[in-house]
Amino acid sequence: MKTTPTHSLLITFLALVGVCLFLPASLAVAEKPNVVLIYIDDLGYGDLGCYDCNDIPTPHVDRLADEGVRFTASYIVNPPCCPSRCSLIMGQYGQRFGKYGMSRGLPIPEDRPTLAKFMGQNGYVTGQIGKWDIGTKAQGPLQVGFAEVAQKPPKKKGSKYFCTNEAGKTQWLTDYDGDNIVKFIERHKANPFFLYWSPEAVHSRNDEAPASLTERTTAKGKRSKLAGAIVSVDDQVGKLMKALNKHGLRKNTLVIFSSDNGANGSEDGSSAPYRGGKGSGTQQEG
Ligand SMILES: [Ca+2]
Repeated sequence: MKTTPTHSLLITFLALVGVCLFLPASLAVAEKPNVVLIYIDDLGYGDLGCYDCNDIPTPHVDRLADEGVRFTASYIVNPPCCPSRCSLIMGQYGQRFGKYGMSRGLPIPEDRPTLAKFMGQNGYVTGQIGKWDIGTKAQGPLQVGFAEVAQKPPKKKGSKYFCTNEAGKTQWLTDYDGDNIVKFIERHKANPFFLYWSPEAVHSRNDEAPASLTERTTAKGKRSKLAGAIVSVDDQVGKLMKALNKHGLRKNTLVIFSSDNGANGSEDGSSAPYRGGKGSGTQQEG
């Protein structure tokens, strides 16, 4: 198919990602649909209800899959976190700019557009929430094109997932992110927006997952902790969709949901029905 450079970048972007994508039919006629890109850390293919997981309830993600489009033959260019994210933001294979493996800290090229710059230049308010892990330390979200970046909350001492919110209360970090998603939508509901949410969840270690989350799953043993973390991710998707509905934005918002790489076997994540997973070197997860 012949495409203009602009179309080609967008198509590359869409082809790179994808577990499921909510794309209402009415979107085709909208001039500038909002875009929310959700990139979950180390989430396994087999750990979502829409892909036959039966011990972790993920009703909100499942609904995206039911009402949207699934990209079941999409691929991540390189399975660890950093190259996957760098490729996503550049809209091209990491190998094109010398990123053949993890190579954390390797600069992303500054003479090419990033997804954030592309969206900003096309009239979108751009926002980033959560984990970054892209480029050098000097190439933060603001430096590569995002207009707004959510401030990271202070963590509880020794904790990965418990933070202190603005009210001074202890909060699960993923839940805190979800509140920021809602606030971003509230601020920008009147203008086209592009929001990139990449939580620290569900990267190891998930052993802090509280009973209020794990008890909502039927996962056993160590897997129950990962399951609790995934339940919280699903909760935030629910918050997002509720906020979009509240402001009448759902029909004009493209929601893309993907993992950055395969399941982490050491957290008892599942790549079923595929083999492999994060760090296995032979990942064959779809
Ligand atoms: Ca990852």
